[in-house]
Amino acid sequence: MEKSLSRRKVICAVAASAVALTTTPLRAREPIVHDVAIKAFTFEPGLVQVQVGDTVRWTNNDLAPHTATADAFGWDTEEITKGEVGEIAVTEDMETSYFCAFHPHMKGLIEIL
Ligand SMILES: [Cu+2]
Repeated sequence: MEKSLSRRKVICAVAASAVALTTTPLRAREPIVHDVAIKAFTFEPGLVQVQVGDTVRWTNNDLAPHTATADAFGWDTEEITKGEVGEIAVTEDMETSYFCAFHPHMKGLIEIL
């Protein structure tokens, strides 16, 4: 009798921790897409605040082609032509400062919250 009770306690504890694991969110919300407009040779907004798992999406509104390229080239949308989009998935260790490979004075920042 004593033995089965303690076994039940163990099972309950395991079940409780399993519930805790599945109901504790890894992040506060579902992944979302952050839009950055490229307009008049600027990234707008110049700073996007994101969470791991989100996507950053650049839309080029200029006639000239642009890129969003990490400063140390860890990621790159490659060429985005007029009216097209480029997307990058946010990862934990990604570089957070970027520029346009064609126009290096164009700079943007990603802040991972
Ligand atoms: Cu550019």
